[in-house]
Amino acid sequence: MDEAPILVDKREGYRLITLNRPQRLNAFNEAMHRALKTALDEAAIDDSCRALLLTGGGRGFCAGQDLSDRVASGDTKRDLGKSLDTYYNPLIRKLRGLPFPVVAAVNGFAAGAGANFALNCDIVLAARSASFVQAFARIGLIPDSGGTWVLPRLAGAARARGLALLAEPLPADKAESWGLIWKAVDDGSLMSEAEKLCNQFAAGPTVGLSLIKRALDASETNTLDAQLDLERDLQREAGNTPDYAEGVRAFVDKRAPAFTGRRG
Ligand code: T3D
Repeated sequence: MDEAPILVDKREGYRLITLNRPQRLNAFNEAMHRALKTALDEAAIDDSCRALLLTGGGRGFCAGQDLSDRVASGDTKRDLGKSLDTYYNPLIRKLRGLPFPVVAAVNGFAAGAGANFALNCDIVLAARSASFVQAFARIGLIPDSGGTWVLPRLAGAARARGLALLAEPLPADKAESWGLIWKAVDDGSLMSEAEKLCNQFAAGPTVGLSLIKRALDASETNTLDAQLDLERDLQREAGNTPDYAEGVRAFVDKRAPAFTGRRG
């Protein structure tokens, strides 16, 4: 029987999802897309899940589309737009819309859609030996999975163009200094650092954290005026959560807050 394309480990307060096609550097095939969709859907509706950790099994994070599924057969042309509509775009939308923080622990190559899958997570930690490659131009494609959207926003216009047009590996340390990721860490401490963050998020004010995500996402297109209005609305929502009441009470009592992540 085939191995499961992803592994889901339900931990106290968060889930660890491991991409599990190590012989192909965890490249995406349809089975992996389907399994990921189910796992993200399940996590999104589980109130006890307050963070998500994504990593790759074996020596890579994810090598993007499985190209062995794309070898041209005869004259038949494949509609890659359909592939994006069916798999990659819903995946990125779902990932960015999750109502809790998502941490990527990039343990090796993150290439093609695999790089942009990682870069769409809220916090990206990468092992120092890891690299990000916008591999698309090497095979005549354009960066997808939100690559043309996140790259200029994270790294700036000049670096986005260089990364996309040259398709050279960007080592983790440089990705950090370019502002593409949160932090590069020693290989041996990647998972423990990522788990520490997830434990912190799992004990955090989940509704407030999800509202922070919404506000920052909206700021990408909002005017200052619209953003100020949105901040007012989201702050009203945050101020009505039990975690806000607890946070203030804990501050006054000079103790650590015990957040529940409950909505109301
Ligand atoms: O098609 C659509 O639906 C449109 C959407 C497209 C989204 C995309 O992601 S397009 C971009 C696809 N990805 C790539 O172009 C990256 C291809 N991989 C690489 O360039 C290199 O493998 C890496 C730079 C990531 C790593 O290089 P290296 O030298 O460390 O490893 P390797 O030897 O190339 O790979 C190890 C094995 O994984 C190897 O198999 P083997 O020879 O040991 O049996 C290799 O074939 C396999 N592998 C790596 N990437 C893929 C892959 N197999 C299938 N698809 C892959 N993407």
